[in-house]
Amino acid sequence: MSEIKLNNPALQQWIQEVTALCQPDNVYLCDGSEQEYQLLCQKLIDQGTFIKLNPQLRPNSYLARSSPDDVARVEDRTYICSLNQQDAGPTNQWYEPKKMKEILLKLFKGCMRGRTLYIIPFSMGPLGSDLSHIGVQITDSAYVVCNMHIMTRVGSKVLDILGNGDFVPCLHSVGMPLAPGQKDLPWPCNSKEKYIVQFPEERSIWSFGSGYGGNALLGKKCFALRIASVMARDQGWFAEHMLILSVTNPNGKKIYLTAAFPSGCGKTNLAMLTSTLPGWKIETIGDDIAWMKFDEDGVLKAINPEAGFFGIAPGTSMATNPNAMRTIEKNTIFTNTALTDDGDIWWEGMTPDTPKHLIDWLGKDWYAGSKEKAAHPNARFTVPAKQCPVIDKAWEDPDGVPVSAIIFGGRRTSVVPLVCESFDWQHGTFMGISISSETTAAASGAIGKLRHDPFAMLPFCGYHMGDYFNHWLMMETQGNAKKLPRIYCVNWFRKGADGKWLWPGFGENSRILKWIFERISGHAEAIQTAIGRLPAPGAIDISGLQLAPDALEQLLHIDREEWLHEAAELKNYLKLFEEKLPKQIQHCQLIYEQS
Ligand code: GTP
Ligand code: SPV
Ligand code: MN
Repeated sequence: MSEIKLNNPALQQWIQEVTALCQPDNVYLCDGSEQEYQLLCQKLIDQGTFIKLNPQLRPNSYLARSSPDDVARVEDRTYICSLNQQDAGPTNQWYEPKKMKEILLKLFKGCMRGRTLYIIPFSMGPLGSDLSHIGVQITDSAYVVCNMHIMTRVGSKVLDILGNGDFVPCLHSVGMPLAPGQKDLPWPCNSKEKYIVQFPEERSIWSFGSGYGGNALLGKKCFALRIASVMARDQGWFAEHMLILSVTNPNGKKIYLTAAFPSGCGKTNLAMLTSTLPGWKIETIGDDIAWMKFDEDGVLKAINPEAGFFGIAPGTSMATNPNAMRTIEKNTIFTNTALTDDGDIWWEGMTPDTPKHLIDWLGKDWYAGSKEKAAHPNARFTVPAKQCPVIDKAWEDPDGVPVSAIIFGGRRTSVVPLVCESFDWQHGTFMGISISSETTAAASGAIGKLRHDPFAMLPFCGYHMGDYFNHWLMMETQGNAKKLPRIYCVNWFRKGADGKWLWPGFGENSRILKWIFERISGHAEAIQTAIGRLPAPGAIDISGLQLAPDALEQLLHIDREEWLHEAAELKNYLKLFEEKLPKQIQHCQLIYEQS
């Protein structure tokens, strides 16, 4: 332990405190090297966590199977422990920070016995960018270290940049100490206690009991959204649950867009889509999180703070998302997918034909025709972003990319049209606030339940959501009025009377991106409605698309009664924010009701 020399006294002290508390057998400082990654993968193979996939089919790739009670983010175990309860707001679970620390100190005491404590210095955002921030994760999971290697920029260079500066301390334990001689499990976790805790004033994170995804890869939701949203509020920028992409038209003109959809609602798919319109090209900057800030000229610039994708496997195929399929051809960690007889991975929707025999995500034999799913619905791949064949050349630009439009969306089987343009920034903010969506397997709990999810940030906003709405409104004054992004709302998930999707989605969503692009350049027609501007008849390019005769009409239909109901329901929901609900938003509500 004592041989780890760090120049940052705060970091040194934190490591000493945590080591004394958690009592690991070993302490290891990660350097982020390829050699380190390979060593840890071998260790994970040896302890049964990783299965090495067939190198001929999937080079340098692994499959991990989680414990069946540790498969997704646990929102009901997530806390924002601000000093004042009021600051966590009505949408977050709050707990008194001192008392929470007492609970956590008890849980963390001796929790790493029999294990190695890994120290992971990481940068969220390109190394050295003014928009980037540094964190240090301490974890007792080698699986987490390998995933962090892919998802963030890890290593010694980060410590050089950190110098004596501030970092976000991210403490994580799977919460399963080993007694002397006790055999480890392939997926250690704590089936009784799970805590995902953010201390916004301290800007620190404590996570206990889970090894999965956003619960354990603390750079992602805990830091880059919950803690970063607080930093963004204080420092005048945005930390958002948004993908970033570029659209290039046939003349070679390129613009950048961001889009916020709730978990499991299509960000990864939109970020990498293959355009079905000749000459139009989409390239990827990020698939989950955007940090955005206005520059000196009032242009909103966005970076992707992550270095990898932690994407949903089921449904990903050469038909739906060929670029994701090419991204994960090698150097990928798969978690909770099925395993084929020839040592490759499989999931529902991956191939037109279902293999006859598989090992399912629980490690059991599985035969075609089984009622059970072979892959868990929240099975995921972890893969370096640079492997994406359509990664945008500016994806690591330290200055970020200029944002021309912001899209909000959700999973709505009715009511909400395919696409709608806001009247102005205030109305666009109102659109973000209005997002509601059906829940998915990305979080534990009920699936398919309609819930409000403002800005797709419901589980991720680290402070009072009403203050967050105000933050969005106030930012308008920091932007150059001529260059402010336009704001849109989309819905790929509307269903017809037969219960089938009305819109083919995936690559065909390029048609909607084209309309947005042409609205911005002044070439596409729109019609005014009470809820916003909709594409004029013929304005959406459906050339070459096989749509049912009235599908587009249904997709763009605004039902007055349904919308009055929607407005009344939203008004009721917004009471939650009491006096923090911005006046301008109440005004937007009135537009619906009076028309
Ligand atoms: P998180 O990683 O949890 O934040 O999810 P995400 O927003 O990146 O969602 P993702 O792109 O992984 O898509 C989630 C699910 O929605 C997958 O099952 C997709 O197949 C499905 N999906 C994505 N885009 C479309 C679409 O345009 N139409 C339809 N019908 N389904 C889609
Ligand atoms: C989400 O749930 O929005 C995700 C997956 O992107 S996780 O990293 O587990 O939060
Ligand atoms: Mn997400």
